[in-house]
Amino acid sequence: MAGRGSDPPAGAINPGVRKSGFMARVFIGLGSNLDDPLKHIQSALDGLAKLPDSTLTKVSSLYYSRPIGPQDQPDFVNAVVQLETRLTPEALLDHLQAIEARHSRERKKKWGPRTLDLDILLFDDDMICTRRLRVPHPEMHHRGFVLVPLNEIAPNACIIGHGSVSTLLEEIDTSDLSRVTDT
Ligand code: A4P
Ligand code: MG
Repeated sequence: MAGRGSDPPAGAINPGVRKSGFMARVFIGLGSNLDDPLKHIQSALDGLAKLPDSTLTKVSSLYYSRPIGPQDQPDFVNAVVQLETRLTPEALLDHLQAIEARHSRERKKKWGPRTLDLDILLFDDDMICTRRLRVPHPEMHHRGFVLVPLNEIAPNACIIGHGSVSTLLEEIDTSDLSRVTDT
């Protein structure tokens, strides 16, 4: 029988959606330290809640943190969210970069100041190493601004090759972080 209207041909798969159709559990790190960071983080949370084929299932508190990397930049606001998604990692990265672009994100300097940074921290237990993507995020296991909010929403999460979030947290100094109370 011929295909109906705009239905895709039998067997065709939308390249942005995982072939299995199963939901993956993904953690995304948010960071901002330019031009009203709290506003950028709140608006990014709205954008993440509207992603296709996805449900935003957990949102951590927001935290102020001292910059890691160049010190001549303002403090950051950071948070971590959990997303259940049918998107492929690459499709999710495309959507995250589109949200960053809507926040006038400019890429001038590695680890430099930014209106909005969205990093895929964990994608199920997948290990991904492609031209565009490295997951687990290679720096996350020793960053307080990632581990503290991640521990809040998923203390049992495990970073392949490094251990559980709660155990990793015991090994690092998080004294530069403070919870945002004025949201
Ligand atoms: N990319 C590779 N893997 C990933 C991933 N898991 N998630 C690629 C997202 N993107 C990933 O990113 C450069 C390229 O990394 C992307 O095009 C993508 O294909 P970018 O956002 O343009 O550059 P960047 O963020 O400056 O570099 P990088 O290495 O991702 O930096 P990080 O690790 O994100 O660190 N201090 C505090 N307190 N809080 C912060 O949020 N953030 C940074 C940035 C430094 N210091 C900070 C904070
Ligand atoms: Mg980044």
